[in-house]
Amino acid sequence: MKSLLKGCLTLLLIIAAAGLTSCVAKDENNIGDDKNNQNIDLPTEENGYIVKVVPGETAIIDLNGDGEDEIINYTLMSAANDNNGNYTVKNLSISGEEYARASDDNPLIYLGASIYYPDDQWYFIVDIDTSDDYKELAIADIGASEDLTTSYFRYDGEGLEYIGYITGFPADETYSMDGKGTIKSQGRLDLLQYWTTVFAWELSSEGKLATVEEDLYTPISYDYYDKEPVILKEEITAYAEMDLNSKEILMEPSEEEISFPLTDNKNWVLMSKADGTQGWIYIEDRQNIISANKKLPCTDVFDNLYFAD
Ligand SMILES: [Ca+2]
Ligand SMILES: [Ca+2]
Repeated sequence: MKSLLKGCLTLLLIIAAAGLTSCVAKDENNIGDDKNNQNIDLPTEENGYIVKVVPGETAIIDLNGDGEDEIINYTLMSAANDNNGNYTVKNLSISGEEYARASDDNPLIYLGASIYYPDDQWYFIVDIDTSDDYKELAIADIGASEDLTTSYFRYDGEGLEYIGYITGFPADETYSMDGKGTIKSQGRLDLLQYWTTVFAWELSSEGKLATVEEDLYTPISYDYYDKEPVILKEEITAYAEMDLNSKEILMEPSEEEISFPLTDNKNWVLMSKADGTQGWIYIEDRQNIISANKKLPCTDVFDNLYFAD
């Protein structure tokens, strides 16, 4: 046990020393000769397993854990046929191999990754799971319809593999990684209105990112552009449990503010009145509330639901 501890300490010292030398400016001519050219921080617990890199700045880091650093060049150019100042990927090369097909509108789509308008501030080197050899490359995309997504890639020493995307941006405050294979990030809920929650993704056994299904989600509550509070304008039947056969709770219309603290993101949304009365409402087709065998569009039942333009 003692020798193990000593071994760990020695390892830590080596890592710390490597970190210090990486701060020293490198002679460009030596890149490739020296195995310790790493010029960016390692993604670790301290930085949330995520390191930001500015497009156009070369990053040198070992991506596949074979002890040899990779040299990553990632550059952007103005997107063709776009008047909004968006960019597209011009180059994505790893140790001299070019992976972007800049002649395409979507230069990495041949790998499966849809990246229309990449974030021009940063790209990211992350460590999704510290127990495997890989550090991943992440590119955030504003998207053609402004639904933010981030695509992840792995380099195995021979090629670049797209491993999936998640919603949201790594620089968002709702984004987090635990270094054990789980990424959490903001995404849209599917029913009632335009609103969001924090979803989780995990690396599957095939090394792809997959959504973690949860029974219930807590919507993120913040003021959508200072909109008016939601109020109930029609009498509806809610339920004591997520079960149409459970006890019915009659919800009377009022000017009181309504909140929605939980949903299964399939059919059920918990509604809560300011007086503390709560009940589950049942929704079909994302938009229709089923109340006493009637189907009511949710906009007929509630005022001031939020819908994106
Ligand atoms: Ca390597
Ligand atoms: Ca890893």
